[in-house]
Amino acid sequence: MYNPRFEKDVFKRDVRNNVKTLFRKEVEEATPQQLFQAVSYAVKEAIIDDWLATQKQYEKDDPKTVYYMSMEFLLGRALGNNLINMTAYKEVKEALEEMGIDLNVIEDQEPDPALGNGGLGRLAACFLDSLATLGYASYGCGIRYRYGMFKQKIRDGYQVEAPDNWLKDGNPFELRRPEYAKEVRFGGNIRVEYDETGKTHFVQENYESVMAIPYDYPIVGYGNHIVNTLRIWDAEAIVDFQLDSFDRGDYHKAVEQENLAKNIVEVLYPNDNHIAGKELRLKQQYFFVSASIQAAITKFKKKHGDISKLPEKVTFQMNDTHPTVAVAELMRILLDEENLGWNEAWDITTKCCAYTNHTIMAEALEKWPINLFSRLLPRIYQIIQEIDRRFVEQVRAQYPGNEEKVKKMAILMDGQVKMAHLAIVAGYSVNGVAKLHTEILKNQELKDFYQMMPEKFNNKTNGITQRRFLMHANPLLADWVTEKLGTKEWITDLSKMSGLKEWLDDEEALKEFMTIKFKNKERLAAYIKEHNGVEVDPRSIFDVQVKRLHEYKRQLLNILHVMYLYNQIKEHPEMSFYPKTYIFGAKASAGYIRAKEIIKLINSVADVINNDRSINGKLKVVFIEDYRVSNAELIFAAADISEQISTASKEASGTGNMKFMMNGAPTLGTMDGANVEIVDEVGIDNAFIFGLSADEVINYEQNGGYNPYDIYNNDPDIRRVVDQLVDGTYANGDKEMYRDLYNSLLNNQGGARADMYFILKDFRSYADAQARAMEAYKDTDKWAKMALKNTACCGKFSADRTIQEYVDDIWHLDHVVINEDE
Ligand code: DL6
Repeated sequence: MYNPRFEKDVFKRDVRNNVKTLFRKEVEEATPQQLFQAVSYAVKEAIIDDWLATQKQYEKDDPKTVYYMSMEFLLGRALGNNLINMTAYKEVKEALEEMGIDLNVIEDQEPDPALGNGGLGRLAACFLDSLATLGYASYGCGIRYRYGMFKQKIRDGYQVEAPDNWLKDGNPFELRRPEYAKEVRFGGNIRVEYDETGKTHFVQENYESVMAIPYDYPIVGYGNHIVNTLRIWDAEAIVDFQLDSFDRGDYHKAVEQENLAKNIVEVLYPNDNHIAGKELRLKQQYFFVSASIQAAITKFKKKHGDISKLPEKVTFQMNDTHPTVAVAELMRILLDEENLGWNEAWDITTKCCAYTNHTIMAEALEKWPINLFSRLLPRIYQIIQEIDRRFVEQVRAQYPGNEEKVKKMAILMDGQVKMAHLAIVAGYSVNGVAKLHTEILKNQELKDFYQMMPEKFNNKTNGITQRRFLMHANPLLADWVTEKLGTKEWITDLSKMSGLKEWLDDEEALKEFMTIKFKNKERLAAYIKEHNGVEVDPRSIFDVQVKRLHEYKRQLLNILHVMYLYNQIKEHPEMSFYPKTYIFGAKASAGYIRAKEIIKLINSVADVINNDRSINGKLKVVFIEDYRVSNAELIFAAADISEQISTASKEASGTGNMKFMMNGAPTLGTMDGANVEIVDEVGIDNAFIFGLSADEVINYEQNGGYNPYDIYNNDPDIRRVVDQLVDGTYANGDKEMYRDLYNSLLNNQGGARADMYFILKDFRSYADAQARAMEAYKDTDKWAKMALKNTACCGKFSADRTIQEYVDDIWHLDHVVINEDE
């Protein structure tokens, strides 16, 4: 894809000029951060041309647009990714080299825009990349948090959170768009008025409001000149009102208004699979949803006028329940501003809104106390009351006399607003994110809804973008794949990876493949040395678990097993053991005490094992500080084994599992989430599967769990490891430090069952899978084949495939092409 701005001389001149105009310096004097800014602005110039062209094309073709509404977009760094998608990475790298600038160093200057917690936010970012690459009109709609996901420091083994001031040097790629600002109102009361025709009007009074100011962020499609927009909203106080308040001496009101604006977008709640339940969070939700829907409707009306045609041109996808107020906000606009009747407004709303469920974890299901909700969003609450009233009527009509159903399905029940119920009732589509997850939704969690409205339910197995997670993360492998396939088509059609199967029996090719892995392991080892001060041997097996820290993801199982291995090595120094490096990376929500204890335990175990010379470096444990998208890219490329060991049924999909697979790391995991489909693709012999099935877990759960003492009392190895949590082995003699973890495994506590994530129950089968993986690794040729088979079979897990399914089954978008000649 040709772009004159990437002609070497042009690009070099632009960078030089930018350094001058931005910093009054010559290139040679500029700091790396200044160079990053100057290079990024030069790239942005090229992007802007395509961005304008895309908008023009959309104006002309008038395609249907999806608004992907998400509290989180975990974008990762933009510079490298934009260059890749503009197919200019290599040219720019060379041009910069000629100027004495190393692109990798420059890329490292960019803060990771961490506007997300984990899988859900990263999925949203992958989806935007695929939408642009496939040529579909879309807006990502979210919040421009001033502080993204916190930076994690490890101090004395403990996680310490530091603020992530990602905007402190400015953000070269964004555009502030004050001309599209929208007012968002909170609180107050609703006055009912009747006009001369007798029609009722609802007027919000005594409210507080803020101005939502959009910042547009380019989302560059791969090699197709399409640039879509991620629109993230900042909040500002409404100046006129403020002055007015000062004039009237209403100083407090003005300050409140300022504070409201400042607070709303201040920080991302660092909770993954867990709701904070805080009023401010609900404010954040309504803030960005209201602004986004208002903007979408303004845009639609400008072009089409007739609001009844909205579903033909617009669809709102709700990424989990967080943006579900969208349903009621759309109703509010249609009823109160467009003056439609209820039925017409409902008809439009239910044709425009669709919902993706990302979790069955009870603690992540959003419910808001009615008193809080109705105080903050009085008109929205009235509308939800009416939606609920009509829905309950329907339930009663369909299931006469069955008040149990009403209790289970109502939107307003037990003093709470149940957001998932609202999303399902109003959504025209409800999807899960992996086959197993969708089945669990249909047959367990959302069974009543599925029975009543089966046509809404569908599965969309998640995917990832190969542009970031192979091309950018692993350039050596990306080039090798292109060479072996004889084509670059895999970049936009990942199913082409299956062509690599031809090389499965080619010794030379397997050797090359493993040499690339080795180089990536060296690259990661250097990173670990620099950031952790730990020496790891790239010839050891890199066994990796990187993801959010959550009990259901069972990092505790992993580290207990490491403790078990250590005991074995100490007791049987002569036993055959292939050196292993266990690599962890995980952030815990700031208030999640047990998750933080697990981080401390991992670091304590690392301390003991890494400093025990008697084991000759056979075992190492590394906890990578501040796991985030940028270091994830290094980690996936270097992994030998991908740990995906959640308690079966708990991980909705997982997407890290796909990133590892793409980079040639077999899965060691449970039959959970998308692991099931990974095994379907790669074959059970090319993965290491263990543990209870989802059905077994659910069965235990429905029957009160199991008794972990049966295992503790009968398996001395397990007992020893569990006891080591409270005998001071990993706590400098302190017997209390890990008492809570010990208790969580053995004793019922309050409402929580002992070992509710089945760690001890799965331990033996996990240890067995670990042993099988080690045996397999010893056979170098066999391992190489297995690793390559994983890469060759990853085709299904492209976000391009997922997005195409959303388009075909849910959104029905029109494909847009930008004509290069125009
Ligand atoms: O669908 C993306 C991602 C899945 O891959 C993970 O399995 C799932 O845990 C995650 N869900 C959430 C739910 N968050 N909330 N609330 O992050 O979604």
